[in-house]
Amino acid sequence: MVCTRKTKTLVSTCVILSGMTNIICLLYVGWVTNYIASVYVRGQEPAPDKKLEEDKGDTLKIIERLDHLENVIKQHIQEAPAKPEEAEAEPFTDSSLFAHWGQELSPEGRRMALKQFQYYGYNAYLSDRLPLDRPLPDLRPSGCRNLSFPDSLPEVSIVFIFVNEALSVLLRSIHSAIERTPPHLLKEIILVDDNSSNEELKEKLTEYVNKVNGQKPGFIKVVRHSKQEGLIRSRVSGWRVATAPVVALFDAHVEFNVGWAEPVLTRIKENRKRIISPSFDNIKYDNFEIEEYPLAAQGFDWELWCRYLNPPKAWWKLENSTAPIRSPALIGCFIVDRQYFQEIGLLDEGMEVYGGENVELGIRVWQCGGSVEVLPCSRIAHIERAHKPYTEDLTAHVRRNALRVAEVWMDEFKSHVYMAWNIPQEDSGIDIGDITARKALRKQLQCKTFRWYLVSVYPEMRMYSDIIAYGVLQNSLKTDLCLDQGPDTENVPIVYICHGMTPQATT
Ligand SMILES: *[C@@H]1O[C@H](CO)[C@@H](O)[C@H](O)[C@H]1NC(C)=O
Ligand SMILES: *[C@@H]1O[C@H](CO)[C@@H](O)[C@H](O)[C@H]1NC(C)=O
Ligand SMILES: *[C@@H]1O[C@H](CO)[C@@H](O)[C@H](O)[C@H]1NC(C)=O
Ligand SMILES: [Mn+2]
Repeated sequence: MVCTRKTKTLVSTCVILSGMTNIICLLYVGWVTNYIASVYVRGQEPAPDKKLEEDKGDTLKIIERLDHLENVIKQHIQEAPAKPEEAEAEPFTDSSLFAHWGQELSPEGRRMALKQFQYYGYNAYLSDRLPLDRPLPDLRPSGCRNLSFPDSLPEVSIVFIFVNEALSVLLRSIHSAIERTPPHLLKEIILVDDNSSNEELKEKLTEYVNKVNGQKPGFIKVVRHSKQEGLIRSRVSGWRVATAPVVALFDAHVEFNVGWAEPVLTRIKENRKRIISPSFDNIKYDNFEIEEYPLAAQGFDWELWCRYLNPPKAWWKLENSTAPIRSPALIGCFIVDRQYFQEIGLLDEGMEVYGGENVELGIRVWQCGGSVEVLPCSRIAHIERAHKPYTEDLTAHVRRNALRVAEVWMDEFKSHVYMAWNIPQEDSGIDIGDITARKALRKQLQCKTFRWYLVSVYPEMRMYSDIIAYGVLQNSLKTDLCLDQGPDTENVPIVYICHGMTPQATT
């Protein structure tokens, strides 16, 4: 899933530019710090709505927190995956891996742990040493334990997609799914290997699958891609193989918590046009402890990066922490009626690699007569990696995918996406591929307008009107200099080396 990844990228942009702090950046940091604060202060009840508002204006507090964030960012920059030879030689004492874990490890142990950490983006060394069936704290709101569900619910197929996942992490995902889903509701598990090169995912995984299937023939199905297709098409590959009436599409670094399935299947049984996300908690990438996350809806910004949102006012008014949370979009893992998913057009397989598909699905489902919700009683813990194990720059893919969404679904608001990415609407120079099939789908499903969606489903999203121009003001005599917002304490624009980021990109 993409959510936290983006916030880190944004924050790093902000920190790098912190000499000339700027409002847009601070708004993001305001949100990020608010989010981080609410994550780290465990047990604190999220105060309805107030919090987001308060923090936005409170720049001082945010700047104080930047110090703390800066450390986080430095680690992420330093720990971008190194080439294997470099990894060997690198001093390891200052790695974030050892900030809260591994002090007692021998130098040799540390070396091994660090090497795996750099490869996977999480502590695979520790994962290999934890039981596959470890207990999880039950983090559901207390009312969840008293809810009752229909006796007869539809079965589910659980799909895990992965590329070069640590075997123990993948097996723990499978184990927790089997252990914490009532057996009569779990039809099968589908593993989609998106062309991993990792040896242990070949023979050892096959061995494990054969062992399970020896007892329950056909229970685990494996799909292997003969070339890398990316996350989007991998999810669809898994869906194609699924046979249960409901399909759950997940990353393969998760642990299912107790009682996750019944609320989800109940909501889908009541109305098959609901797409459901569980509530996510975090598995810390270093010590694998479970960290409780506050209840949240799932949305996006105008670049179409996903983000967590405070639940809507109407939800707080219910004063029922077990009630479903209406959500404008999805952050990536979701559960859906198998046939309904096909009827509304699966995922946009014309998208590449990663990012934007979750936002597109959310918008499409809402505009075309369905709905999206997050269930507080269904909880899944998910590892947020310290870094992605790809060297490829994902931003270009996300931008291209975002423009596809804009062109197909957003009507006059597509300008907002171009503006957010700071690219011209005409002749952007970006090849977004063929969108005629997606446009035809929208017509065929007789979907509502994006304006309707913004007003009815995502009123938190800011709309801009009467924009005359946007972009960067560049000096024509010395073209490496641009107009910049400058330090915000002085409120005076300055000329600065062009970097094209938000303090210079203006509207
Ligand atoms: C849950 O049910 C038990 C017994 O049925 C009851 O005592 C308790 O008050 C209920 N808790 C909530 C939060 O409704
Ligand atoms: C991965 O892709 C390459 C070519 O792109 C292929 O040669 C190889 O067999 C694939 N690996 C697996 C496990 O399918
Ligand atoms: C709270 O929400 C749950 C789940 O939707 C529902 O079953 C329950 O009746 C609600 N409780 C109250 C007191 O409204
Ligand atoms: Mn993930």
